[in-house]
Amino acid sequence: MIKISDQSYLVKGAIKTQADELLTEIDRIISSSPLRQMQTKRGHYVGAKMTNCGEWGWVSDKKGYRYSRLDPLTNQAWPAMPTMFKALAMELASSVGFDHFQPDVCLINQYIPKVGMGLHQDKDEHDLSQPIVSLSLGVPAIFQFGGFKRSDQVNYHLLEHGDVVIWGGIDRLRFHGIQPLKLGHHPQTGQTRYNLTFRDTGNII
Ligand code: MD3
Ligand code: FE
Repeated sequence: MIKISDQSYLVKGAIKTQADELLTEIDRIISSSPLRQMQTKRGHYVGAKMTNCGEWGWVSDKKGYRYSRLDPLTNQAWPAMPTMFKALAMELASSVGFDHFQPDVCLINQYIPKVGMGLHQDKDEHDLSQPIVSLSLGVPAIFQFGGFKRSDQVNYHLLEHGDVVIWGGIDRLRFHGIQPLKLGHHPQTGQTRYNLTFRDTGNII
């Protein structure tokens, strides 16, 4: 386990043995709530294709960012969070000292070559004391981890298939991003990278 900041931890290869099952579940989720490019307030598109599972889903459109109970594409509830997803996220969180983590959303991001995610902060969750658990699958990506201002210096970490990062406490509001994906190949995902982020929105149903 590598401590990458005050309350952030990188665990290399932690979910390698669960990768097959995770990818099978991702396929199932995508078959009911497909991956889609989300629009932003300004009419741009978020680069990564996204979908969600769990009680809530993160969505972006011309009205802005928010969590929604319904998938706007299907007008149905998001697919349930597989029991195995939730158990894994809770166990990983507690392994670095974040006990009682109860994620109610898993955002699934799909990256293809040249697609990245610009520096941003995650602040759509109400309870910032809760951590975020992030799982990387497929083609590796370079993660940028900055400070509390956009202009702060960033550090770089390679996130490879099977890696887990857990961010909590003060580090929740750090700027972060993903560099455009380099052309690569992974036997289980082809040219694609998947990232799963587990969060507790703090929303009440
Ligand atoms: C650091 N996703 O979905 S995951 C996102 O790989 C997002 O798809 C990236 O940033 C991805 O919002 C990075 C790691 C991550 C997630 C949330 C964080 C890092 C974080 C919140 C605070 C600090
Ligand atoms: Fe983020």
